[in-house]
Parts: sequence; C-alpha cells; structure tokens
Amino acid sequence: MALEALIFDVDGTLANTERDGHLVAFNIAFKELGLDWVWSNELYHELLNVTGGQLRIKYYLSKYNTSFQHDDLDNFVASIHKLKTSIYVRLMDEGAVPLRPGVERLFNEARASGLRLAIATTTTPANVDALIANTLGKEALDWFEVIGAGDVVPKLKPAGDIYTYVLDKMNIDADKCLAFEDSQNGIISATQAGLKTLITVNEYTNTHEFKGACVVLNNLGEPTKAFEVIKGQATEAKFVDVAYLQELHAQHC
Ligand code: XBP
Ligand code: MG
Repeated sequence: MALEALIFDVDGTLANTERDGHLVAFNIAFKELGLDWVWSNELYHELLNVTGGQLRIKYYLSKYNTSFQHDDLDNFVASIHKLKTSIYVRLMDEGAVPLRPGVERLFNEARASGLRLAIATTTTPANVDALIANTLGKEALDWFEVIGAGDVVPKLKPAGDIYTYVLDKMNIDADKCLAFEDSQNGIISATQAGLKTLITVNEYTNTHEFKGACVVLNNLGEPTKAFEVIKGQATEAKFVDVAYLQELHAQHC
C-alpha cells in the first residue's frame, strides 16, 4: 500500500506551543481575570494528561484547587477559555513560537512529491490558523486538505474520533497514511483510527511509552542537524524526508 497522505498533530508536534503558547496564555488569562491561579511548568506537565483547554481547567480545579467554588462553572470556564484563546492568538501574531526543526522542510518536500496533507488536533481551530499563518504565511492554510480541530468531534484525544473524522473527510483509508504525534494521548488516538505513527518527543512527553510507534525521534531533523532515534530502527537517514517516510510506512509497525 503506497503512502498517500500525512496527518499532523499540532501542539507539541509542529511547534512547542504547549510551553511557549498555551501555558503562557492560560496564566495571562487567569491574571487578567483577577484569579490567583498560577500554573507552573511542572504543574502544566501533569495537567497535559487531560486534552482540551476547558477540560484541563476543570481537571485543575478538581485536583489542585478544590476549594474554588462557582455557581455556574461551565460558563465560567468557557469564559476563561475564550480569553485564553484570544491571548494565545495574540502570542502567535507576535511570533512567540517557531516551528520545530524539519517541519517546514518536510511540508515543502511532501507537497512537491504530491503527498496529501491534513491536520488532526484537539486544540481550538483559531489556534491552528494563528500558528500556521504566522509561521508559514496565510496561504499555507490551503496546504492542508482537512484541518480537523477542537470540538468538531464530541470526544477529544485519546479517542480516535478526530483522526477518523479527518480520514472520512479526505475519503482515504488509514493504511495509506502516516500520523505525526508527540504524546501518548496522541498515539492512542491515531492508533485507534488505524494509523501508523511517527513520534517526535518534547520535554513534556519524552518519558511516554509510545507503544506501537513506527519510530520515536527527538525531532524531524535537518540536513545540517541529524535527528536522534529514541526508539525504533536506526537507518542511514539523518533527517525525515519523503523517502524515509515511505520506508517507514512500508514497515510492519
Ligand atoms: C492539544 C491540547 C489542547 C491544547 C489547548 O493536544 O490538548 O488542549 O493544550 O488547546 P493535541 P485549547 O496536541 O494532542 O491535539 O485550549 O484550544 O483546548
Ligand atoms: Mg500534541
């Protein structure tokens, strides 16, 4: 089965948006609203076990701030999250977060070789648009045949729904695609949708197990700076290009 499409997660995979975007935006939003909540990097690492910003805030309240009370918690959390999204978009507009090594190069090579591209993420659609537009230019949003984001499906990752949604929209079988993820919740989601997955870890996810991954790398690598293989077979390759992906996809993983 030939490789025809690449489906990318966003947060942590395309860029280190969790640490330099979402976490920063959450804390600014809390402050602007007069809340005395401050999420440290260490706490955020733990909170990342829950995907989706609103669910993450509720998880924080249920586990780390149990004395906080509100009569209408759902609406309150939704309003915090709305502010957080606008702050996140502003941070992206300011160029706060660059793409990870190899991402832009791989997009260009994949496009040149006719591979189809898509996105599958649990983050809010405006966040994806802001990251892509500010790193690659507005026109790059058209590079992706489908951008599956946020609550377009009822169940966020680790459920497979967002990947299944993207595959349906693309009208393509899972065995013709490769997914790119950075987290345990992400690989569970992709695997549930029947996808083979390449992992690039980051500081929050480098201890995750990644059972079933085709390969686990530190990043996609560049011709001038090779990737490191954390789990999986090392080959002659120094950076992820289309030939590397075709070989990976042909493997049993
Ligand atoms: C991303 C997420 C998102 C972001 C926050 O997970 O979990 O919740 O952290 O975005 P993945 P929102 O990389 O697996 O898609 O605040 O917009 O929900
Ligand atoms: Mg991710």
